[in-house]
Amino acid sequence: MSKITFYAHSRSGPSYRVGLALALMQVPHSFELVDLPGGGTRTPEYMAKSRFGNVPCLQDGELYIVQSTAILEHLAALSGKFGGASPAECARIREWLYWDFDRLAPGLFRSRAFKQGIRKAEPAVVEFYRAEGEAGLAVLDNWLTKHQWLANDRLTIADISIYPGVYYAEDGGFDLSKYPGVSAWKARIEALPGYGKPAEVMPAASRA
Ligand SMILES: N[C@@H](CCC(=O)N[C@@H](CS)C(=O)NCC(=O)O)C(=O)O
Repeated sequence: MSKITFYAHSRSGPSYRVGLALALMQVPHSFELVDLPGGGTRTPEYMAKSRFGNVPCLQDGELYIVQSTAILEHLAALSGKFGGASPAECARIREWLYWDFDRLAPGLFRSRAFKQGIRKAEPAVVEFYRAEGEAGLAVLDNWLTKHQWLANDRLTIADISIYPGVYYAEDGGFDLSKYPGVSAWKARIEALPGYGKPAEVMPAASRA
């Protein structure tokens, strides 16, 4: 395995997807703190690595990868953990990854950003994202009241990708007690060996 460097900031929900994956997969890596609140994602040096000027970014030898779920797919292939074992299994995982980006994560992450004052919007826009988040949680709960995991009856990168939005849901004003299937699944993930909270998997300073 080439040298892996993870560029992130602990405030970032998409970065938590990658931090959690690295921890659960037990992939050795260096951590580079990017000063997200101070504009560190927009410096020419950082944008040479991360073309959209976002965290997270993962360096694997000469390769820089952006977009958290693209990074998760790369890490699953690299580590041989939590990916699909056949084209059908990979398709089942990708269905959840794309659904999350389309229907769940925007509602959860934007609602959190509005509550924290990181993003500002008109009340109707705030309400739109709140309703999207509730609708997404209801779909997730419907599945998780009948299944332990999202895809292939085992922990996969689909669970790892969707967990951070749920972790931050209460910061966004969502009441998870309304979603017992989601709450039980969240507790299952938190009991996994290697699990860490954002500040544990993305420290406050860079480290080799
Ligand atoms: N879809 C991207 C979203 C990444 C993203 O929006 N990152 C935010 C932090 S949560 C960021 O870097 N914002 C800084 C900026 O836009 O300058 C992913 O999943 O990686």
